[in-house]
Amino acid sequence: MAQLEQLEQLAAPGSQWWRSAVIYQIYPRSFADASGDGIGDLPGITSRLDALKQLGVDAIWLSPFMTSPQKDAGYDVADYRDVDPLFGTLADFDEMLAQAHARGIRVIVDLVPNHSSDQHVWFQQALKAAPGSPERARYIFRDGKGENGELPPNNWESVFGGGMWQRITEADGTPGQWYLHIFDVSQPDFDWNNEEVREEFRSILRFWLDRGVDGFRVDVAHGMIKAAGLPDYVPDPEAGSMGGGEENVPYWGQDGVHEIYRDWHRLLAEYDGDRALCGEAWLPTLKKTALWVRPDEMHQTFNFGYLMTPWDAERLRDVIRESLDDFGAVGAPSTWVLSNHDVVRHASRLALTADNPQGEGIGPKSKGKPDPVVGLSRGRAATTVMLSLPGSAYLYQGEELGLPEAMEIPDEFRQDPTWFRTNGERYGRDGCRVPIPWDADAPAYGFNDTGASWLPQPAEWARFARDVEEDDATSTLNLYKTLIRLRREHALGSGSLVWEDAGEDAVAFRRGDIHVVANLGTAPLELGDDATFLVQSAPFAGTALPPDTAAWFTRG
Ligand code: ISL
Repeated sequence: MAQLEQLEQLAAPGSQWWRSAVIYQIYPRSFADASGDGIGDLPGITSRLDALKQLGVDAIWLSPFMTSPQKDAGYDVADYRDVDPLFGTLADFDEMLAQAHARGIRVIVDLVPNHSSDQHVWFQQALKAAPGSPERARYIFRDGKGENGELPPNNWESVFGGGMWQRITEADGTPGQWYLHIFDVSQPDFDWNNEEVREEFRSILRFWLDRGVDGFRVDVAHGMIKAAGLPDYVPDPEAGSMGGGEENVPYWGQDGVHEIYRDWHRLLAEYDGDRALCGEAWLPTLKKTALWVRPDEMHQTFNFGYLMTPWDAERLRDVIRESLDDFGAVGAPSTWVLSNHDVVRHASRLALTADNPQGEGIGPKSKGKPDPVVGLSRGRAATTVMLSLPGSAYLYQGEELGLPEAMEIPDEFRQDPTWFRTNGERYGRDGCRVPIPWDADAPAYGFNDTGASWLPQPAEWARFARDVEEDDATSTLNLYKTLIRLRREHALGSGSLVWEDAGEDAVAFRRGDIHVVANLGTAPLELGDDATFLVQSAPFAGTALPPDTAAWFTRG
């Protein structure tokens, strides 16, 4: 398609592209490193856009690249309107955006509104100002309990381990108030009841919309409003670090958040080109999650219920049915996602043999490590199902190569605050964040040309390098390309799904003329000799679908 036509299509109003898009998550520090310092950057992304065009994605979402001391890999923002020198400059961002748009690829940026970095000028001002001042009121400062305020204001526990409150020393040197941080101590939470905070974020949204971004992924979109009075709460240890299956957590999913998204929805609607909001909201049920995407709120929200579903046919059927019903009930498309920068990569996760709550990660001493062959088969089959589903699908960089979790990172290289705040009890998320391989024979597998890498790359990753996979018709990369191409050709991103019965251990449905079946059992599944295959998650002869395999086919 001519470049001009592509640009016109991107600008077309009312296309609601996000309803059916394939969106590729770039984790900038681990994607491509043009400067050679071992940390990926924006010019690196620009230099590799052609590979994403070839993959066939509609949009990219970039994890944060704004100014940040990088205590939580950029999810601790010190200046929301600038690029961290690690990643380049605003001019590099503009160039990347223009180059992506010229290829017909939309660009979504990450917005982190729940908290800032403690290096943000507002927080620095708050530390210097007096209790009760307008500077303090932008964050959640409280007096401590106990005779001398020596106890935290309540018993909440940080998602990264340890308490959720940090006591400060006042400007005069005396022990002072406490501030709330759901995440690391370096990530103080804003007070979203304060109109000044709301106004500031409207202006930040406009800053990036004016530059031409197509939307935002909204970090911790379930946490910005806390229950009035900040009541005590003891999380269920079984529920995982995000309060997983629990209702009524006083810092998650409070009704007050919806007003904020309605406000942002209106703001985005002032712009042309169908800009979209996608919420990162970990909530106990899909029904509740659907409240984030009512017609006047966000356009999408991540389907973490789907992501968390283990390799079990009945549960997979249930979550697909529930997703279509619950999001459909509010007129929103479902989204689908299997991997991101916070979870164990799905080519490993789906074959874990011990419990592994989100955020725990896998390291050298973990129990239940996956068999890599089983993991990759299931991973490919899971993606083959996902990319056939109606709605929008999110991919995480490296999954198109079939990358497994990096499980043997030596302790001294670990960077996730989770690892430090739990004294090494939880490995955290570094294993899914290792720089990805491009060229098998180049330094750092072509991540850069110096060989530097902020997390060590496993020795066996040469076989996952993009150049190797490009030349192998049976590679995971070529499977993804085929799936994305067929999905587009058959418009599978929209339309309805008809369930079929292929037995207890199968997930089976029809999308128009295309039958999709995944075999999650242990015995081959005969599909009938009139099956004509469009794509198989792993090549097999005949018409019996092997275990841990999925296929798309027509009949007759
Ligand atoms: O990964 C987790 C815990 O180890 C999750 O609970 C995660 O923190 C949660 O999904 C919120 O994630 C987002 O905000 C965090 C950041 O660390 C994550 O990378 C980001 O995706 C704090 O900004």
